[in-house]
Formats: sequence, C-alpha cells, structure tokens
Amino acid sequence: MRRFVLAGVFIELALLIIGITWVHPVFGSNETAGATSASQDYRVFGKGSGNVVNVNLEPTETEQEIAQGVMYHVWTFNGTSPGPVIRVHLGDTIHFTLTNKSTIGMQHSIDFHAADTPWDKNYQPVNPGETKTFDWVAHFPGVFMYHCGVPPVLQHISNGMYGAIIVEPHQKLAPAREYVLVASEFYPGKQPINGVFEGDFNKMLAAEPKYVVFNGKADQYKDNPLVAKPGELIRLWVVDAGPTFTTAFHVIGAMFDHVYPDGNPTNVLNGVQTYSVPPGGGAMFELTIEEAGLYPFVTHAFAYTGLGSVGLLKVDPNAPAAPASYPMMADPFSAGVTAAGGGGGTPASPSASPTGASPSPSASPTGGGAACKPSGTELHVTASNLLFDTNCLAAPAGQPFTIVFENKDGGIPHNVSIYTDSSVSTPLFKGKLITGPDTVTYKVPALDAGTYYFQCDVHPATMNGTFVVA
Ligand SMILES: [Cu+2]
Repeated sequence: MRRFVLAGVFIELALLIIGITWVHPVFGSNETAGATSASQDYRVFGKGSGNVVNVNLEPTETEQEIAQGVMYHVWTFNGTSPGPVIRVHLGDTIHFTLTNKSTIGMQHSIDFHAADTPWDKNYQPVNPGETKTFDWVAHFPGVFMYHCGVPPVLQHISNGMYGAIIVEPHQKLAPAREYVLVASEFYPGKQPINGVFEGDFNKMLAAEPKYVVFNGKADQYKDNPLVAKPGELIRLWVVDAGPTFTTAFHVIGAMFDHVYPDGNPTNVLNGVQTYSVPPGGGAMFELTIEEAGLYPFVTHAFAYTGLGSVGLLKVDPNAPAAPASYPMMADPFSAGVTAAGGGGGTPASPSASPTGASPSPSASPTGGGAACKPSGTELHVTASNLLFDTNCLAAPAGQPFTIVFENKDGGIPHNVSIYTDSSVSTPLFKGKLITGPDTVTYKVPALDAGTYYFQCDVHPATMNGTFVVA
C-alpha cells in the first residue's frame, strides 16, 4: 500500500488531528475472503471486502492564509481548506461520521463523489452540534472530490469545504513519488474585516475569483517546489474542487506518459500534453522527467494561471528519497513535499474559531468617528455576505427608536443585538433572528447615553460594531 507524505510520529499526529482511524489495515489487498462482491477490472460490486475504515469529518469555520498575507474566513472540514486527504482501498467500507462543529450556526453536509449512496438520506444538511453517520463501500478506484452540499453549494465550496479521497485499486500501483493537488478558487470581498476577508457571494455567482490555487494557497509551490529525482516515476493526483473553473493541467517542459481520468487504472491515455480536470472531477497523472531542472505545473487556462495556480516541480538528483509509503490520511498542505509543513501553508488553527476569539469591536469607542452620530430614530443596517454594511450605529439618548434590518443572505440567519460591551454579558436589546432574504423592524426601548456594542449573535466574530447613544 502506498502511503502519503510523512513518517513516524508525524503520521500519528496527523491521524489524531484529522480524526481518522484506520481500523483494519489491508496490506496487499486482493480481497476475496468473506467478500460478497463481484469484481470487474474497473470496479467491484456489492459489499466489498468487509474491511472497515472509520472516517470522521468535522465541519468548522476558521481563518487561513490563502495568499501571501491574505487571511480569509474559510469554511472547512477539520480546520483546513482543502480538508484532509483520505486514502482507502477498493472494496473498503467507509464508516463515515460527520460532526458539525460550525462556529457560526451554519448547517453543513457531505457529498462523496467516490460513493454510491442516496442523496436524500445521507447528503442532507446536518445542524450545528449534530452528528450524522452512514456506511458506504468504495466500489470504484481512483481519485475523487468530497465536499459540503448545503445550499447554496456554490458558497460552501467557494469558502473552502472540499477535499480529495483516493481509492487505491486492487492491483498495486507502481512505486512512485506522489503528490495530491486540489485546485480551487477563492472569492474574497473588497475589504477585510478585522484583517480577515469574507467570501463575496456575488463574485462567486459571477465566477470572478481573486485567487485560483492549489491546496488552499496561491503560489505556495513557487516558494516550496515539489521535488523529484531525475528518471523517477512521478504520480500526481489532481482534483478540481472548483466551484466553477476547469483545471487544464499541464507541466511546462514535460509530457505525461499516462493520464487516468478519475484515477481509474483502466482509463488510460498515453502521451498527453494537457488534460482538463473539470470542477468536481479528478485524474491521476504519471510522468517521468530525465533532466534536472525546474518544470512549472499550471492550469493552462492562462487568465487564471496568474491568480495563483502555478507551482514548481524541481527535478534534482539531490532530492530526498521518495517516502516508502504514504499515510492513509494526510495534511493537504504538505501535498507530499516533506514532513511537517514543507508545503508552506500553515494549517489554520482551530482555536482561531470565531466564538473562541473575543470579539473586538472594529471601532473603538471613539472609533466611530464624526460620521457615527445619531440622526433620527430610524436606523438602517444591512447584512450581506456575512457582513454588516457598517461598523457603527448611533441612536438618540432617552427615546425609543427603530432599527430596520435587512438580511440579504439567502438561507442564513442573522440578527442585531445590542450589549453594554464586547463581553456580551449584558444585553440591552436582543433582536429576533431572521433568515434571509428578509427584513425586520426592531423596536428598541430608550437607552441612556453611552457607547455600547452591537453584533449578530450567530456571527459575532465578523458581524459587530460600536453602538453610540448620544
Ligand atoms: Cu457547508
């Protein structure tokens, strides 16, 4: 069995972090014993080998550097975008558990492209704090996407909820230097909020990404090239997570000996220059490079190459030896480069979760500035793309007032609540949650003069500001 990336202690660590347990390892799996499945060369049928692999994914939102110096509020599986690389064998039963650890009150779900299982039963939204478990059998070998399928799927995928799963075929693959590359797009809004960008749904709809990346960060393999030795077999597992663009995968200065659409060894193309991996698709690329040097890998759709989807493959006789094996689950950032974060991306810390951070109002008590003064008893605030359109609201002291709140985020609940301060221990007014698109007019009783704090109680880390009563 081929394993991915790291060795020793780091593998243990990765397994712990990623939360996946390899239950019955299948070494050299030609499965017959106890199997109820029939098999054709391109697939198996039925119940498979009976080997069970526990896979646990935990949707959660956090922050991640998606380009040099650009922090983004990613929605993830297990705290990174892409989520962990999952690696199983043809015929395995995947005992899958999703535990929704959303920090912003968001439903999430799973969709495994490698599985045959009913959408209406197993791919449905899971509420925050709830768990969903089901089993499926890996009937097809190859490399596949998994993703969140909660509407709008465009938004959940754009914000980072995807990963790759490799299903190894019965016939052992030739030993190779392997890397996993998950291509995707990011659509940050114009301005960061407290230094962090949110996804812009309108840009997602318009297919106008700011970044097109491999493994969650623009240009990361320019700084930290993938390495190989001259003459060595290189195997690249490429998944295009989209949400919208095709990856026209090409290595400058080299040809692919073989491309296997969807990674199925029975789908063989020979002598390929560029092969398009569609959004939601995958492919296994094999090549051998004889001469030492730098060989950039790109999407050959050049309007997008410059947005971050170019990396270097460095062929060097002094490259460290390829790993003898690859772990069944791995940190997608390292992509097989070296142990411990050689890929340059730092897996985002789950502790950066919005509810864990103490919300610091973006405007200090005086930060509202001259523009933030009361002007009448009808206040207006709009929520869009998980942001308010202002970070300061003001009302006159000693008289009741109204807040006209418009929530433009379809399917997403928001509210406006006012507290004495950002510890949110003392509410002055709690607005009813409304799910967008919707508008509500809150009637707020008179408040004494002071400088207070407002937030959306569902998204406090990014939707907050100063509330001035004067
Ligand atoms: Cu989701």
